Amino acid sequence: MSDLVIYSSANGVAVLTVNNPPVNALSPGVPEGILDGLQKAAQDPSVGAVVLIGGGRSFIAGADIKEFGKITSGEKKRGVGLAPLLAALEDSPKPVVAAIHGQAFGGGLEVAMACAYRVAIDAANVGQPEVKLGIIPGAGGTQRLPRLVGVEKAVAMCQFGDPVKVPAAHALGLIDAVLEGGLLEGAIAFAQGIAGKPVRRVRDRNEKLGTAAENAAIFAAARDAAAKRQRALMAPLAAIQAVEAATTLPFEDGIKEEGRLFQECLFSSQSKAMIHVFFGERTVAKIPDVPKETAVFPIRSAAIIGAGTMGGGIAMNYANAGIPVVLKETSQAALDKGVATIRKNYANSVAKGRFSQETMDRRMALITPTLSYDGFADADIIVEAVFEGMALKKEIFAEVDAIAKSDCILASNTSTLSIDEIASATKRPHMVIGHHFFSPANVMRLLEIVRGKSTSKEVIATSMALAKTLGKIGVLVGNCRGFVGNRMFGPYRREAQFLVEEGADIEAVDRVMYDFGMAMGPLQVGDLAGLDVGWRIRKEFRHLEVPGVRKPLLEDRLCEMGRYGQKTLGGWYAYDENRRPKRDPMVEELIVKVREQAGITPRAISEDEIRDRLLYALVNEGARILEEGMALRSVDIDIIYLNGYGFPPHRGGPMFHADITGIGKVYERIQEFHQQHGPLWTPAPLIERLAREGRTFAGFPYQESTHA
Ligand code: T1G
Repeated sequence: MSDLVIYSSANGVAVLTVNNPPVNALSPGVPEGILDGLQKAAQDPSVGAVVLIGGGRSFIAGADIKEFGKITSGEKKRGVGLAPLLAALEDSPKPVVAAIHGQAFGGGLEVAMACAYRVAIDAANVGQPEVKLGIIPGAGGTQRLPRLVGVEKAVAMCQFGDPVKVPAAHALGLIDAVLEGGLLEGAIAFAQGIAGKPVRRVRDRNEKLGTAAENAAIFAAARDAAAKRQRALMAPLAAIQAVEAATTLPFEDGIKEEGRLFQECLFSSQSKAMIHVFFGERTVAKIPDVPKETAVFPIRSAAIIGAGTMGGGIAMNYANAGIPVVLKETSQAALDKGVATIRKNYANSVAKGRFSQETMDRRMALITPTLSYDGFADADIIVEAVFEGMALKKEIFAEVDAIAKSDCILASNTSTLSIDEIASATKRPHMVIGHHFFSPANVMRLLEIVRGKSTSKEVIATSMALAKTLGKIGVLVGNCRGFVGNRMFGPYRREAQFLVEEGADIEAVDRVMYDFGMAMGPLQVGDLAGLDVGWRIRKEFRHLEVPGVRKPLLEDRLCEMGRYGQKTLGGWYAYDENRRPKRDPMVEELIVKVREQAGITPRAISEDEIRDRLLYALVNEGARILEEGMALRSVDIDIIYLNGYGFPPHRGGPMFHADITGIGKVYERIQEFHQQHGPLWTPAPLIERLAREGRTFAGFPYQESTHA
């Protein structure tokens, strides 16, 4: 018996405990260990039944996702998979009871469904989350699940991949018993109760497979939902098709169809991208020079300066996490407006059934509005979220530095300004850090954590842990202008304007990126965020502009006309009361006039050029960021773009997209743009180097950056 699966037996029941921390994935050796245990139980006449349970914090959380990369890269062949294990479980002469705590996900749930019975504690979750990796259940999940829970629920579970709590799973018939008290004891007692009794294999149960007419409606609705909510994704449609096969084909043929669809998805670029994202979201938490065991400060109370859109959203994040927060403004009117906005946001969530009125009341009670620094002296963290001006920020940091307790972290929500310069206004630069939230701060998952040159490791470790507490994905970035996300977004939005000036239609520019998978095109995004935000920053940095280098013209002109975007019901587009964009003749006229004034003869611009100029503007700046060590890894940049800028997960992120496209090809295209459009398209030296060395961004370690 391998030490991955531990065998014990007593009182007529054999217990197989999977011991593969941290999540009992079905890594090589685990299926084999369970098979050995089943054979041992079959040969032991004193054993009448078997319990399969997870050691540690969970049942089996699925196949080992790390193995997929080895299969798709050709490093290892996709063997027989779990089929022998599933057959052995299903045909075991001693009935097997799956005992579930923590998670039974993916292959874990598929293994459990091949068992005779499933019992669980009510705090556990079950599910088939494979679509979140761009694949589908590949071990019978799409064939057994509809036989246990019915077609409609099975389609939803496989198409969206969301977890189901055990009480609901029990009501559906997926779990046979919800156990109070000790799971193992309860499972052994349950096993003793069914030992020696006949078992109906799940594969032989067809009573829940519904009728052709019922199922036609179910699958049509599922496909409709996929078109609306899972645009361009391959796996959800494959999952629907596999479950449909369970209703039209004999079991074994259904299994074959599932296997065919699984293989198709596994080798797709979408799955490679989404698996890259799965591991990337965990990798960003690893800071090379801040070890896991670094001490963290407890964050039991917070204070926010500024109750505007950002400050109010940040205060909501703390209240949502159960952390009391003081919210300061400079005038009663501004404070009242900020609190009213928070109240409205919560009320909207209650109205949509996201949480109850008492949850809203509890969260509101955690927020204390103030016009003074009362309550700041005890705060464990103070977050500044005021107007994006350096003078004001330094004034505020000097004030709070004199008030805050010595171990209070001072964070700025600045989106572009230097953390080092802000820290210089305090006597505690080691306690100063950037916490750059993304608007709306209470919704967007991304938190750019900006490390100043003096920021201590404890403050960084605390910020990374706090991101998790606030339900954010924290990514540590360096202190350069615009940090990572906005620094790349500048060239991206600049190119969007240049393309329009050169002849591209504004809707074509937005549509190309929408079709690529972005949540919204670059011009619509500008209208959403407010064109005046960039305009103000350009004015703040006007003195740094290099004469003779081409600058975008149109958004300054739109702002001069008072067209800031959605907030003024007009920017690049006009907006109706439901904020639906439509073309505006005034903008068309402005574009013609600006082209004439700039002496530009408009030309037809292909979709390829639009897409490549926008994507490679991101990649070129991302390469500079990587080379300077302002991001620790290329995957950090990808995670920033997925969680802060609406980049599609099934494309993996801008740097992953470049790696998949081929750095050599990207470099050639950037060289073309450099010849056509001048110095703004100077290729980043790292791209030239990686192209020459045949390497990828993913293979460029922080140690090679100039900052290391
Ligand atoms: N394979 C390999 N590593 C995994 C893993 C998995 N399935 N799940 C987690 N890890 C690693 C993770 O990378 C991290 O590593 C550590 O475990 C802790 O994870 C055959 C084909 C179970 C809810 O999609 O959803 O089965 O960073 O930080 O927050 O048809 O992990 O420490 O080095 O996420 O407590 C289907 C994926 C697979 C489940 C626990 N299963 N995992 O969350 O810990 S495909 C999944 C999760 C499949 C079958 C198909 C979560 C969790 P490191 P963590 P957590």
